[in-house]
Amino acid sequence: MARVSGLSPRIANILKQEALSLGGDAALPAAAYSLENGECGALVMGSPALLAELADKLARHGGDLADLGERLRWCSRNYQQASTSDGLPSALGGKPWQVMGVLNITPDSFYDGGRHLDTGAALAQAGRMAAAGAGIIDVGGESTRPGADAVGEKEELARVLPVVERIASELDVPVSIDTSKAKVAREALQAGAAMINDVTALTGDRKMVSVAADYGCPLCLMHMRGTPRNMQRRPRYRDVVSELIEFFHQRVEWAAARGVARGNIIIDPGIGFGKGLEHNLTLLNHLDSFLSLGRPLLVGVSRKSFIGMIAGKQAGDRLPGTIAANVFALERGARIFRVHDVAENRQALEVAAGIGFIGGDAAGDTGDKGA
Ligand code: HH2
Repeated sequence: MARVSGLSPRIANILKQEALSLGGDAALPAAAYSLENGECGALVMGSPALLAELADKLARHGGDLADLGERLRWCSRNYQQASTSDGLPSALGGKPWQVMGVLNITPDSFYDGGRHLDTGAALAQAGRMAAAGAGIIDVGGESTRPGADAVGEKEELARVLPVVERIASELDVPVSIDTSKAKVAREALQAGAAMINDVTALTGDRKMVSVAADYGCPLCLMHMRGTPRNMQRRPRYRDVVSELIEFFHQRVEWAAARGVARGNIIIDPGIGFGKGLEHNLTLLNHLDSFLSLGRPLLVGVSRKSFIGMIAGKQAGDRLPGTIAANVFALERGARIFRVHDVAENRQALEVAAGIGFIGGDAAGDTGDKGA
């Protein structure tokens, strides 16, 4: 399946006819049948082999149809790579899926703000999360909740570096640095971090891309519309899924052209970052469309406000909703789950992965098989 956007009604209709002729199909919006000017998207249904065949057919038309064919060929290749790859980047343990524990060294994070400002308390929390099965610890020194104030480079470094150093030297778990500042990322990697989590998808600090390329480490590209200060002011999308897929397509190519290995890139739709309730739910529901990018998907749903909007609960009471969203996301193809509550989410995901045969046989290697 591949989702494409920005098609004229004429191109969309030819695409549908050609897909049908090969035994596939393309779902088009009603606007595509009016043959008036304007743009529409299409959901092309078929196996990776069918997408490649369709690309060949479209190439014969030349022009815009050939360009569209190239997009489909790219999706087809990504799907094939994704289905033959054996898990997450090796620096993250190469497992089929992982829980990423959230560790904010901030006074103002929306859930764990102020809890780990002391390095000893942060290290103890990291230890608890690792013992509970976190495969990655994500250390952040700047809150990105809606309306949060920006933090200066010096302050952010002072918050995160001692914690990164201690975890890297004392615990056996990879550290991810959650920052959009190149200097913070570089120093954290120098101090032992193994991954960059950039919520601006390399659009914030121009130097970030060379840090990721130099260190050859896993890099999470997250989508955000606007900045934490203004992102929740009436976010609008024509088609949120297609627009984000196009965004990631461009960001992955941009990063790869500057030396970042594609195999190190992880994609995250950025739940709650410049999205309304409907956008967040649509993205989670259509996560599988992002698999056409051929990269592992990370989701950060933990205790976020969309859960509160549905369940009418405050952040402290959103663990059940978090688990539901993560289990759903696993089924839709997500493979890294960024959470505050590692033990509870891990158990739920282990059971869901076992039922879905995700990452091995039904029994897996979860130890105790007793009744
Ligand atoms: N969410 C937050 C921060 N970093 N990174 C990725 N890749 N994906 C996310 O969804 C994500 C993220 C926000 O959550 P939290 O860190 O708990 O809060 P705050 O930004 O207030 O520190």
